[in-house]
Amino acid sequence: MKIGIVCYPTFGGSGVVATELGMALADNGHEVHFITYNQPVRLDFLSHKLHFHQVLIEEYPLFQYQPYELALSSKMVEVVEKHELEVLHVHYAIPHAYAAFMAKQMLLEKGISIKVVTTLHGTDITLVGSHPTYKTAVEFSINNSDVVTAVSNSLKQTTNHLFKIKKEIQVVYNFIDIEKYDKAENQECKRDALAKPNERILTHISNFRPVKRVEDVIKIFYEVQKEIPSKLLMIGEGPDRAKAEILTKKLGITDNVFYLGNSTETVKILCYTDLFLLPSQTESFGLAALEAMAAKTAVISTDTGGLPEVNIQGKTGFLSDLGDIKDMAKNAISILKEDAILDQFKRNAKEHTKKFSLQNILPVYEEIYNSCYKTKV
Ligand code: GMT
Repeated sequence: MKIGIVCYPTFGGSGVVATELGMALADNGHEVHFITYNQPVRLDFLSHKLHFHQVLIEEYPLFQYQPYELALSSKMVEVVEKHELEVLHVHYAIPHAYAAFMAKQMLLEKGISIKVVTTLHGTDITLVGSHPTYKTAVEFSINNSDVVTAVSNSLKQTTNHLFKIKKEIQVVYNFIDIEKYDKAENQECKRDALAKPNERILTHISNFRPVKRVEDVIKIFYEVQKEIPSKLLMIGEGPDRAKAEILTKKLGITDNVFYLGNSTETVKILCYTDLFLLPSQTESFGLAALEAMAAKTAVISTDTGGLPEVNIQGKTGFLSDLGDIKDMAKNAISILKEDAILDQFKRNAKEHTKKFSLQNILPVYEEIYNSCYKTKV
């Protein structure tokens, strides 16, 4: 099929899922066109046959805010028409589902019918989407999508709770290309570049937004390193990085905490990692945790949102109440203190990722696109 994918091109989970999905669809013989304002960070043109259409913004002094939705919907119309796309799959409702609705109307005027699949990812519903500033338009664009999917049961329930949704939301879990992680596991993992043989490595990966509670990550690690020789890798960039670095200094643990910035080498970083920390305020799914688990890493997280669907209590890791640093540190220590226990958690984590394998999830999206095609008027 000919599929258009609209997403944020950044390191955020929704952009990563959209990019990985597009590449997998292309490998399966579909013609995939990415439409976004920058080339998505994980888009690999060298290994996959893909098309990328950049949405350009025309600046004008009158505009305090540039009208991105207008430029995006115009670009969608242009690409759908020129390449005869059959489906537009938009990731993250704001403003993509709204822009897709507008594109669909403009195309109808030209006698072209296109189906819109909207995948809800999390903050487009929870922190941002349900805010009174956006709620009306978000609700409208969800209800006017042809198919709506959510990345967890928790997100589906939250969406139905916060909005008046008139259609069935289909849960399609985020996925992972397990083979990619298997390959990394079989390659040499140069742990000694970062830690001594007797030290454990803990990792946090996020966009360092307030929702990720990066100061809690530092506080948990502070407790852990008192009992277990260890290092912490902080991967990502974002507004709370400075706060985390200040706290790291204040607690006197700068020698053991490495801030590595944004990275496209997460598979490599995770191969060094023993334990992944995700103490988020909310997480519709927690793709970063799933990626860690695929790299055979145990997880300490909060029990918010969709995290209990990914991280299984006492099996792949532990889940605690939001902000319960003591409990998260205690659980981390209980996993890290003995090799045998750590190994068991790591193996369980890896095993659990099979539920989210690309091989299982890709056909579900293909079936959704097919159903759109069959009902095309
Ligand atoms: O929170 C982020 O890291 C960014 C955000 C996004 O949309 O890019 O992530 C959301 O979507 C991810 C992919 O579906 C989920 O794994 C994250 O849990 C979700 N973030 C939140 O719900 C806070």
